[in-house]
Amino acid sequence: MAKQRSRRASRRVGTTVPIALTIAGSDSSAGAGIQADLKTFSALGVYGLTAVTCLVAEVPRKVSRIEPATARIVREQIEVLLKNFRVGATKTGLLCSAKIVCAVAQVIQDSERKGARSIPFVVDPVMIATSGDNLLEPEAVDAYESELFPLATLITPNLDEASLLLETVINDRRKMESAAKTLAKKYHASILLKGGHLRGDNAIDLLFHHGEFTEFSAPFVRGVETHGTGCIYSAAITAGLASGFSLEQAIRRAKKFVTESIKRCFRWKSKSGDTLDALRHSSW
Ligand code: PXL
Repeated sequence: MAKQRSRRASRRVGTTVPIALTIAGSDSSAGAGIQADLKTFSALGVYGLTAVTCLVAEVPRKVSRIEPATARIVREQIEVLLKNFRVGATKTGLLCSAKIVCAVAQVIQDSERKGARSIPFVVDPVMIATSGDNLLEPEAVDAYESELFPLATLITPNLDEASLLLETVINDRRKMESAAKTLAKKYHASILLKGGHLRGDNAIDLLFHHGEFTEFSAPFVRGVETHGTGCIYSAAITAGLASGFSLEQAIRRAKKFVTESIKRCFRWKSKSGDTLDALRHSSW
């Protein structure tokens, strides 16, 4: 009797939740990068795994130093995780160098070759911080284009990143449509072009997926110094895909999550007397 009870009790231990993997850099101020991704995954009921690509010493308005990990340890983190966990979706954030971009592409490709199914793969082409600091080695852009983008399910550039990739200025809705289409054709992936930087009354993003446009819009939240919005947007999309949402459902929920995180931001006074804002990537 006692034995039966304990067997029943032990069967109840443990909960299976979807798993998502982020391959990204560490932001010491924890508003962007791997820390933001993990907080987002947790808030959306997904267990987060991490492969750290670099360490960034920074506070919201200033990047102080970036040190990359070796390509070898980046590759090995991903390899051991994909070998052991049933990862439902993967995203990349800051990859820092061309060598790391190539290592990530190689290990994703190898795991796809070995596995029977391909895992949804979201590439957030992080290049420049909101502070204006350069985060990515310039040679890495070529590696993204030739190695990583062709493996992506979804690429999520903002207007600056798309402008850099297409070597053109994108400053209105019509140009956004044409840029999203061109990028989708070029890299054979779905494109979510984030138009937040246009600074209208609404933050409008355009998805080009299977030959069709879908618009995602939310009122622009003013007066908050945002840091890490791109990271939590792509992390929330990845969490949705890991949970079995369609691409459109995942983006719709992620857009709401980002808007709420900005509206409900934390605010402190820094030691020098400036205001310090941080997004609230949580449900509390
Ligand atoms: O928000 C872009 C970003 C991504 N990843 C890391 C960062 C930053 C911005 O500073 O530090 C690690």
